[in-house]
Amino acid sequence: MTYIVKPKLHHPTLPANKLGYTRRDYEGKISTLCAGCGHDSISAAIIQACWELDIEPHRVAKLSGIGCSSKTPDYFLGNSHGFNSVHGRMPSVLTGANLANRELIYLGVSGDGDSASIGIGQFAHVMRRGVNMLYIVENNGVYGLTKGQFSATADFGSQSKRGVLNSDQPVDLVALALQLGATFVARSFSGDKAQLVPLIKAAITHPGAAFIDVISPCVAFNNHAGSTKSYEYVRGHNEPVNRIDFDYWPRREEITVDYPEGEVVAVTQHDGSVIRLRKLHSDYDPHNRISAMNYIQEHHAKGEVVTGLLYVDPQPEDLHRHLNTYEAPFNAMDAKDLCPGSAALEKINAALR
Ligand SMILES: Cc1ncc(C[n+]2csc(CCOP(=O)(O)OP(=O)(O)O)c2C)c(N)n1
Ligand code: SF4
Ligand SMILES: [Mg+2]
Repeated sequence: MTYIVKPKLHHPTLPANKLGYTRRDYEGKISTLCAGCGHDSISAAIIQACWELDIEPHRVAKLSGIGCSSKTPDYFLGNSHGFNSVHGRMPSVLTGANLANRELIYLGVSGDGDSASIGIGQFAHVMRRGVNMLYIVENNGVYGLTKGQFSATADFGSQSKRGVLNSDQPVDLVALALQLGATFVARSFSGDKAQLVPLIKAAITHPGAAFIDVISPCVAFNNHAGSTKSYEYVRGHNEPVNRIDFDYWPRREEITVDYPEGEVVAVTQHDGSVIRLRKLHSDYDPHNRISAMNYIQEHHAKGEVVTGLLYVDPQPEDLHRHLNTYEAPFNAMDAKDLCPGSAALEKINAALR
């Protein structure tokens, strides 16, 4: 019943952002997911983040693969561009769209099956190429849509709803993203909106490949005792390394908030925006890729789920810079620029002979 459109009526006192839009203007259709599914909380966090960032909805392109998670772009940003691709193939479609028009904000939404199983190759390449995007994996450790088989992110020894123990080692997408060169890497929990909303805002403003792995319990197939992706398990084992206190600050605005020295890390990105991180673990350094990888592995071995902004490179490079592409989007170029003619083609062919 995805055709059900939400009524536009809203309370007259609902606050509006700088563009005059209320949160309702960033919603999509009525969700058809199971009540209590973590994915719906992530949609709500995306709506909140885009509303708070005063993003014009037509400037966002949402892309996804196949799965309950990949259905969610239908439930937020109903006035944005959207493309529901083939299972595991969202990253290449997103890369192509980004190359054709760098002016849009690219939001890739995927599942652990979509990204860590069938789409793991595509996931790897979109990260190592540094495509400017926010890539969110709604990670429940199962294939929810096809009724609860273990996915590649299910932990070794975790138990399925029918009592089967997983005998395979898990793929840790955060570790992979770090190893492959993503320049903003975070992990969060769908049940922690206070952490997730600022992370999404910071990741959207990050001018490079940003990845957030969001543990998102599947209430239908993976929320029982013995699961390491259940609400209870994640609440009991969550180890936040930091909190984004004041989230995104454009540099031109004066920062007047007082904070105790030594507890806050300010990360200035090369577009001038500043991300302020409140450290919860004094030994955690979000600028060091190698120590971030060690830290995550050490804590994973102890059964802890480390969350927060795990790594950020304030000076990221993106695919366009690597390829030295033309700035104007294809749809703003005329036929002469898009097709330089047969003489130019002949010249290129001759140079390759
Ligand atoms: C090529 C292909 N193979 C298999 C499927 C069947 N299939 C649909 S969704 C899915 C797994 C989805 O799992 P995940 O990405 O974790 O999303 P979730 O439903 O858990 O949110 C599979 C195997 C498919 N649609 N296409
Ligand atoms: S099956 Fe699981 S992942 Fe799919 S909507 Fe239901 S709770 Fe969510
Ligand atoms: Mg899944």
